[in-house]
Amino acid sequence: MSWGYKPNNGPQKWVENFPIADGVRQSPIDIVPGQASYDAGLKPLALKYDPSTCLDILNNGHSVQVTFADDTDSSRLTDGPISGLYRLKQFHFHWGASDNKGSEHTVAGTKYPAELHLVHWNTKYASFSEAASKPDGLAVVGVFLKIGGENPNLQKLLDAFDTIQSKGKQTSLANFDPSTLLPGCLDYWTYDGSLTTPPLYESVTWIVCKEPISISSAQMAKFRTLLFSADGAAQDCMVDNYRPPQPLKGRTVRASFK
Ligand code: BO1
Ligand code: ZN
Repeated sequence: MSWGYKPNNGPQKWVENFPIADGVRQSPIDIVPGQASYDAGLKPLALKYDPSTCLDILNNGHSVQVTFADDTDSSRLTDGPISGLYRLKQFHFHWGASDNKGSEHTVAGTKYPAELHLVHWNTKYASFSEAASKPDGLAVVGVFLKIGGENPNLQKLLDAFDTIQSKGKQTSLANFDPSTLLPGCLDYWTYDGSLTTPPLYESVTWIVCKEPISISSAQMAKFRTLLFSADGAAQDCMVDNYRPPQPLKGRTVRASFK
């Protein structure tokens, strides 16, 4: 049986096949703002995304993922807490069955209805797969979604969901600009962590934006029409595809803002 988010294959079972699940720098975590330390040396994030590198949108059976061409530096992250240049590989979301849960990171225990992850890899390595297991291999920018006004920047993605309802389906997505999904303020928390899904590699510099973006309740409901299941299998709504917060184990969370 492969990993998933059900009682018999979910986060509590992952350790059986991925012992690093009990490691020293696992993600997500509960971010307690009062316990984060302001670091005046943290630079502002520099995100430069080229919409022409957007390739397709995929239901991978765990999430909905938008993939980018990463054979050049044209969509990239520099500065912030990282050194060097990290290329954008993909972004994806985690969400709940209802609006009171769904994010992976929490803020002083508060759960958001969804969380966006923009996944970048360090170009000191030859490829995403090389970088994915290195301590400084990946940088993921996390953005919380909160219920509010309809977000027009999400609509092109949501409109593709009918075409990719089941596991394994994908469709092209031309000229999508991921910078339209970023909050207006790029203040962030950062800490050393891991992939939040198997193989749970401890390779991620997490950069979690303080300011959420908005999504309407109706738009949030559209995420829940996606399926974990493939065509021909019993329909299984893709919901609650998040890992809960993991022990901090002495790590420091730094804040780019006072
Ligand atoms: S996340 O941003 O921490 N939720 C995250 C989790 C997993 C991946 C990227 C970001 N990617 C995984 C791929 C696997 C692959 C692994 C290592 O990276 O989904 O297929 O094995 O390359
Ligand atoms: Zn993720």
